[in-house]
Amino acid sequence: MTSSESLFARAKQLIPGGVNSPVRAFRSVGGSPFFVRRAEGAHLITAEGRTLIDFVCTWGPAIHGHNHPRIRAAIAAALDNGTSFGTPNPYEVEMAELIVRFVPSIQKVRMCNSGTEATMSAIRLARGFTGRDKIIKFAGCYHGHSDSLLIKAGSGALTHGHPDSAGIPASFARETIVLPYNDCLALDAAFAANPGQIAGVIVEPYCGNVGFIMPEAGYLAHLRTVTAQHGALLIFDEVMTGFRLHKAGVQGLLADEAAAAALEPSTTGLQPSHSVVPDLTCLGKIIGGGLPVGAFGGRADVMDLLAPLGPVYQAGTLSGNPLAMAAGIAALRLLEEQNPYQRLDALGRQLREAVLSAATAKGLPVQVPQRGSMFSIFFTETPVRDYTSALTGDAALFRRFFHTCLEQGVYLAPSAYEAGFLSTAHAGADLDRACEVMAGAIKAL
Ligand code: HOZ
Repeated sequence: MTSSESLFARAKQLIPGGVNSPVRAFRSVGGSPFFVRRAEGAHLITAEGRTLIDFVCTWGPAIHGHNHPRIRAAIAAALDNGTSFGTPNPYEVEMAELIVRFVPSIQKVRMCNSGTEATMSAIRLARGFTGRDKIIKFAGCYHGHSDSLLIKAGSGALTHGHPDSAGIPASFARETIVLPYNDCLALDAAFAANPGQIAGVIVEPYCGNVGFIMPEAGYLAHLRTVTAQHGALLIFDEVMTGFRLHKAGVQGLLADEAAAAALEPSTTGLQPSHSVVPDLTCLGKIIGGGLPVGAFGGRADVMDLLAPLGPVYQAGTLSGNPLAMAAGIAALRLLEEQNPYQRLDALGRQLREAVLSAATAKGLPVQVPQRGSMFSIFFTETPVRDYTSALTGDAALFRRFFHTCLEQGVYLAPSAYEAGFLSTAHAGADLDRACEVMAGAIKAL
């Protein structure tokens, strides 16, 4: 069997950095990436035959665990009919019906091949709809690697020290206004300073690319109010959170919270909460069931500006690919049948409590933001609410924690600025073991 070491040596000769996406490199934690030959449930099996409990979950899609039999069977059945037609196919219609049913703000949807394509196209559409050029994004939010959005970006761009990528023309960058997340006043000031010029605001409603960061009460509602007042579109990038935190994403969580608070305001103890309905939503990851996919959708009057109905051009040879649609449909149907969100939240809380109690026993300040099946571990005493506070995390401690966990068979993302993901397959012995390993790794720091 070829080892990870020799595969990586060969890869580095031919593939820049030896990886096809920078987040897979271990440069910020040190060492070399392992190669995976198989994945099953909560496990990755490396080229050497080691079994690792995986908290990356292929960067989000694997909410049912890896290689789920229902998804595999759906792909196999679709494969019998061919791999790509370049014409409309029935799966696309079923997928659109599912998305529109799950996410009420989406009246029409267009499939594409990645989250990057989804956000890039949504921005173009917002510009085409409003006739304005400027957009607002938030520091640390990562919306894929298109030119307008790769500015003060999170994920691999931040991990590898290039949040403002080289190669973006200054004239493009001038059209992107970057603001701190969770800062209502900064948003108000940006709109006041650029009257009639801002096409849209794009936000990860829960950030997952600078570690996991949650919005403060009322923040997302403020984004909605201000964009509507100024005739700008509100774009939710729910590539990570869509179908992961709720079947309607963060917008579904907010709607549920608002409904609960309205029903029993005195007993729920919930913060006042408001539904937030974005104009456009970007999706990816889970809706491909592990195959490459993206989608963007929203208000019909906006979506109908897309070619061939309207003048905003957007296209893709493999968009709506039958295999990807079949896999995604199977993944969404499983979510609908199982409604696993409370279960996943219990798993997330178990992990959070294990890490926090180990840290408390050790006297080590850590922040563990968690909601449902997403979490992060920041080695800092500063509550993490934005890019600047995320950067207060102790990188050296994270590195040691990461490697101790990996030595013990628990794989976290090789970066202090990525969210962790759980799947339904983690329940039981795997999560118990992972908690033990993480607690032990904190004790050993
Ligand atoms: N959003 C993913 C991680 N933050 C991207 C994965 C990748 O860049 O490969």
